[in-house]
Amino acid sequence: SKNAVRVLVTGAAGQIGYALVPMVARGAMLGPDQPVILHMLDIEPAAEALNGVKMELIDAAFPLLKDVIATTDVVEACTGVDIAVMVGGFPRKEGMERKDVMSKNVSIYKAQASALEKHANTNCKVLVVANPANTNALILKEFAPSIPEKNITCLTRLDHNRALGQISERLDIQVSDVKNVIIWGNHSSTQYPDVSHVTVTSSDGQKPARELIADDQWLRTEFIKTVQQRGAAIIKARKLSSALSAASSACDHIRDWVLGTPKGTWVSMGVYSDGSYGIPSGLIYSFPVTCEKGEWSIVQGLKINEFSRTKMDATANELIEEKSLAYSCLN
Ligand code: NAX
Repeated sequence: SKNAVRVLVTGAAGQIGYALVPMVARGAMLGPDQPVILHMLDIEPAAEALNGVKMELIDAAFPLLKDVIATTDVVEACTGVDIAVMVGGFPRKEGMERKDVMSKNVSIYKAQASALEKHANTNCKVLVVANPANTNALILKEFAPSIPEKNITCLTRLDHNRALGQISERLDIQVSDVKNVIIWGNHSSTQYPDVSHVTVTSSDGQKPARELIADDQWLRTEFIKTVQQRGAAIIKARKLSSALSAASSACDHIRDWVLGTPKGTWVSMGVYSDGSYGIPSGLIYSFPVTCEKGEWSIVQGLKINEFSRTKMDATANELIEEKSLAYSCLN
């Protein structure tokens, strides 16, 4: 049988962590025949709760789960990990300035970058979930120079899945029959959910979603806004932010990255920009990607119209601004 893969989940005593670790232990992230060892990190005030999560993982008797480490020691948590899912971070509290939240997260991601750099496996794949996700991932990249930059990503798959969900609801079809939406840019309300290339599978083949949803006005306004504001709508309804959907999307992100995207299908991932589509390099920006043999590549050659161009640039500009705010916190 296969060797166990070590998966780090930071912030594992939190809401997303609680939804995510059983999914990983059931094989939803790495496949139903891949044993795993979970490394769970949280901070001292959550140590007891973290230990409770470990007890429940033992009690659930997951056949794939070979061992569980629950710790508040970042070195122990990072040692030998193959996959790192970074969910822990400092949340924005009422009355806090953006700069103060940024500053807390910059120092967390700087420290955790160093721990991963020194102690994780050399080809460790990193997914940053904690907000501001793109900029936390950028800081992690800057302070873990020996981890290949293509191994450092952030989560926009939840936004991607939300967009697929909205289209399937609108057309009253199965979500599995909808593909190739794109989330461009930042995981924030400036993200651009792009339906230009979405196709829908029906009994008579593939059709562009734009043809089936003749209402261009809906696509340009309400659809985009609903996806951008979905996180806030969940908070309003649940009095808590998205957790099961975030955990499920994190599994989708890693699974497709490691095991590959289906032929003819792409997904959205926040990755280090290389100048594709005129997006400045040096940002962690969400692009359409395909994955094969554990590596992603940005889908090339898509036609970008004027409407898309403006929105792609606006979200890039927000990331440039976040980057300079983050850098100002380093001094
Ligand atoms: P919770 O507050 O429930 O959990 C966060 C956990 O992180 C807590 O247990 C906390 O003690 C821990 N933590 C804090 N500092 C830490 C550190 N330095 N090292 C390790 N652990 C630390 O938040 P939750 O709802 O689970 O959300 C987690 C993060 O995901 C937040 O930053 C949130 O904004 C972000 N999200 C990102 C999404 C995305 O699509 N990229 C969507 C969902 C979510 O909003």
